[in-house]
Amino acid sequence: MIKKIKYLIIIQFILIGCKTDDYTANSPNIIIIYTDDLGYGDVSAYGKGTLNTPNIDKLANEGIRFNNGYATSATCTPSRYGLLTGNYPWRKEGLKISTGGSLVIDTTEMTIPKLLKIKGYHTGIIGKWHLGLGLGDGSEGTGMIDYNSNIYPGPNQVGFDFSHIMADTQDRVPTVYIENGNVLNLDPNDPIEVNFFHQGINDDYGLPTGLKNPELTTMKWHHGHNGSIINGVPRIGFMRGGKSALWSDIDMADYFLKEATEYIKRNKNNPFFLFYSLQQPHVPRTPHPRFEGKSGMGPRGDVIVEADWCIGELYKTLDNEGLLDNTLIIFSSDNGPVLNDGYYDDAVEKLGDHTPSGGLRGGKYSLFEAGTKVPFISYWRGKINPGVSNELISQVDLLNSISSIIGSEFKSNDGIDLSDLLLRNNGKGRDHLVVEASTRTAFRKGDWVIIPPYDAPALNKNVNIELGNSNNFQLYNLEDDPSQKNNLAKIEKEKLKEIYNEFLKIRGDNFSNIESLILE
Ligand code: NG6
Ligand code: CA
Repeated sequence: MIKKIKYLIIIQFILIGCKTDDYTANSPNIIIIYTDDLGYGDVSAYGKGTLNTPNIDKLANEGIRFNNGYATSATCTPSRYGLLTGNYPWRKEGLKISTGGSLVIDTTEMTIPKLLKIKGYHTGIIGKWHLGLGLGDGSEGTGMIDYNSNIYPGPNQVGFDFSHIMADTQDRVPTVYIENGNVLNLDPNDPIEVNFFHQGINDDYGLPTGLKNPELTTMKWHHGHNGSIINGVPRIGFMRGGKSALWSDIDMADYFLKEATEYIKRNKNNPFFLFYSLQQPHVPRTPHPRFEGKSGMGPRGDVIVEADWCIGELYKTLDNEGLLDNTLIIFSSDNGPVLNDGYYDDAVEKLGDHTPSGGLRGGKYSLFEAGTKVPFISYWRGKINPGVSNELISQVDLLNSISSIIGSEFKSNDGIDLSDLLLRNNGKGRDHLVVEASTRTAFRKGDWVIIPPYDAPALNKNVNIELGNSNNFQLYNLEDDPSQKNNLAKIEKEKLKEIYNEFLKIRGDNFSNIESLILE
């Protein structure tokens, strides 16, 4: 009898052993660490700026650092859509930055977490969501969310088993955390009301706002951001109620980090996917006091130092839990950098020699390179050899690459399986790429970039960023001219035509032929 039990135990061990092997080979844990508005030059491993990010650098230096990695869009909501669905956001009509809007991913669409869930992963998102909540036509305020009951649909309906999020951004109401559709710590006797329309006299609920009561703010607004004041910070939109549920801005980084590490610990015995979506360095920049002054660049630099620290802590958790050898980490940012994005916070004044854009032209909101070219790193201890890649890769490729890594057949339309590049620094990257800013698009083909004419402002004066719009065609060669100073459209006419025709084919018939007439 005892012999028989022993025999069974041995067999069980063998089975568990096989399972672990199998798990390591085919189902690595996958973590996407996603920062908000972090520029190409903000990560010191890229050797551009003067800020120090030792923990992100470790991933970059011991993993693969992509020098030509792109977000799909120069703003948040479209970028996150492209990342999670593997499809270009500009194909979705009118997809723009969401402000209290409804869920922008159709619940029938494939997403990275859905794909992983099908393969037996536990999937979680912690941090900034900004892909809308509830039903509506997707435009401002149409989520029409009742924050006092379960909010539906949201991340849990597009593939996440677990979600612990802020709805949009740190500068938008409601300033509360939402777990699996429920606002946390909400007192039913103090319900939350939210509104984004300022059409009538009572639309701000008669509560203090940045507009009426600037003396009550501890952070001053520069443009926009003059709605409800919460924790001294005037926000976009108006809210009242929900006092016990309000977040603490200075504790947000620690808060999400704790949630993320707890998620990892809870799921360490099964394959998991974690989308760790940090709020930094988006406005309002509210570093915890222990990071204040640490960068010497004011709050923007300080929150990047804070985010870097969080990433180091997350890494330590993975190490302590023995998970680093079977965890693929992908690090990137949702769009390029901006300094003054609506508050007076010394981002411009204290910048010194640092170059958030890494010398690229433009920034957040821009069709120029700095809008979408972002830090992009893949790391897997013991599996990925350190390296640098100049191949073209986009976040839109992550779904198909992950699909191939976990042995799934599914492929999205716009993504490319670049798993060989991500894991082995092997093979070619993309041949071409479409990037987007405020629904306008530009096209990269090899080292060439074409920006078609747009009747739109050349400069966003509020944020002081060149948007890339011009009445004329723009054509740049990034090999000789990475900062897009020399428009070759008038010189390289044949090249322009050739690339533009290809661009039009890819964009499909969503667009008029006005531009092709201009070209004639
Ligand atoms: C803009 C906000 C900006 C920022 C952005 C979203 C104003 C004037 N500007 O509308 O501060 O919140 O939306 O940024 O309100 S993103 O990174 O999430 O796309
Ligand atoms: Ca962003």
